[in-house]
Amino acid sequence: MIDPDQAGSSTYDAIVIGAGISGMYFIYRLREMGLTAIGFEAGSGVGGTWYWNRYPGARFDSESYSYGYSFSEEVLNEWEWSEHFASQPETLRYLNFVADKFDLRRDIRFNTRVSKAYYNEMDGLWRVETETGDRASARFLLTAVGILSEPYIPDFPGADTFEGKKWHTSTWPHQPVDLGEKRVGIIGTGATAVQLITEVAKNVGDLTVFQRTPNYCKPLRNSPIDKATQAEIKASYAEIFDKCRRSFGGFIHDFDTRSALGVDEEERLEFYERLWNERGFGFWLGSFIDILSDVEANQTVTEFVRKKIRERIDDPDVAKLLVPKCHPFGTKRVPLESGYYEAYNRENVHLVDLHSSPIQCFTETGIKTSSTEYEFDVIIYATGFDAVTGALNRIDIRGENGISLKEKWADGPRTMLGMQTVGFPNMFITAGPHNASSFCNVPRCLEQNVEWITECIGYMRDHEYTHIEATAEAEGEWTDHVLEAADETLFPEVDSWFMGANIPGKKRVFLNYVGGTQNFREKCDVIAADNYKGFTFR
Ligand code: N01
Repeated sequence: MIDPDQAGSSTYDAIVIGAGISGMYFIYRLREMGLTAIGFEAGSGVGGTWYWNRYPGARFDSESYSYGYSFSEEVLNEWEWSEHFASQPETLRYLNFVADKFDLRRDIRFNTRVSKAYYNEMDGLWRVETETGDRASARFLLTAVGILSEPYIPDFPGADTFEGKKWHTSTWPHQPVDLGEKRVGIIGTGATAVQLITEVAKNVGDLTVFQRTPNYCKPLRNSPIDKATQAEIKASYAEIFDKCRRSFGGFIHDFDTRSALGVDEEERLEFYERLWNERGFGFWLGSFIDILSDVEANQTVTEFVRKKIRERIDDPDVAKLLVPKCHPFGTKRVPLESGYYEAYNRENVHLVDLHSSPIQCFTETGIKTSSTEYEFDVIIYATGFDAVTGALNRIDIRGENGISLKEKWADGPRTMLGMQTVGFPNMFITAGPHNASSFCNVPRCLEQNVEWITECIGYMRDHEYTHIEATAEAEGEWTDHVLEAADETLFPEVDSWFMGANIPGKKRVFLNYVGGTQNFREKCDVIAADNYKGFTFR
């Protein structure tokens, strides 16, 4: 425990960890409330996910105009998205535009990674230490560290011996990378890899993709936004955000109330065909109501997608490998693509099936599988993230009596609304486990998180409360509800980051909230209106 007398020289109302979408909004809201706040950010600029993930092809899978902040009319009027699904550079420009507009950077310390956060019972303050030796203390600890921000790199034997260049997609170099003449290996075929492979394939010497599990990818159908549509979007922001607020996943798409089995085959196929030809996630989150909960209903859509994939690949042997066989459609995050399958029709793009020939080790010159040795100049890990809890666990967070958050959650997270956990008074989590934001058009839910938390802090100020903590009973009920909601779907049957199953040794338990973002919002509102039932105040 940090000696209170030795604590940082600066004390604030709140410390915010992270300067991505929620961290930036926290700084804005707290300042508006007249509270003092300091943000700590590991990167050299704002943007979080969009600051780090600079790999070629990185772009929204949410419609751009449904993704930005909704809280400021001025921002909505002044900013124009150039494409239906904006690319990473544009999104980072947007977040910098917001940071400039509200002068947010003056309350954020960059290049400063938080290593420890301790609650001190003596004075009821949180103390934070950073890797660079900064210290600060505050009444409230607000974590805004992101859902997918702790990169996962598998422990391949010999990785250090490889003499070429290698990096994870989320730490893509900030300088331009020319792969035009290079022999490149990419490990992974998740949503990140799907975007990356499509782009890299267009300008690479030779590309080899190492695939363990194929995915069901759906065409994104991106295009520039023309002037007339731009005007229409600007005129209908209120409706767009209202639609997102009322939908299951915070998107402009929402489930059809019919069962996939309640219509005849012709009608069903027509419906799938229409959704397939639409932009974005409608095919996944705007489909029949039971495709993610009923095996038989799911089979109808799974078969439809398998056929679509096969049609696009020239070599039937490659097609066989790219068509998923084991998991039902939609039970892992559906990658949206813009020419992914056609990339494998190029002569310089090769697919390696890791089921039949697993990676044995890295060598000085490349990768050795059980059947072949490959030589590379560059190896890219598109191997995903220690999702949802990884970025929190990386920080040594300790609550009352020195209890460690990582230890408390070793058998799976326990939370109240995904925003608080017993034993950690005055600590609020955005984008944490059991929170709708982990299965959402993320900014829509992050805005809700930040508004709910800051309103709660405002309520405490009005009532002269200094401390808030979830009750054990409420935490138990919420955790049970989260797991019961997951059990009503097919998600728990499949290994994915939703289940923590992508990280060796991590407890296999559902991490997200799939009770619907609209229901989550409603529950949060009811609790707030009932004087924050489920929380105790001091
Ligand atoms: O990570 P993933 P991701 N040996 O975990 C493979 C969001 N996102 O970065 O499936 C060999 O999905 C692994 O194989 P398998 C989105 O929420 C958003 O792609 O475990 N391979 C898999 O193929 C997404 O869900 C957007 O068998 C190994 C891949 O690596 C989340 O980010 C864009 C391996 C990891 O896939 C994460 O996506 C992109 C090993 N030891 C992503 N370990 C936008 O909306 C893992 N793999 C813009």
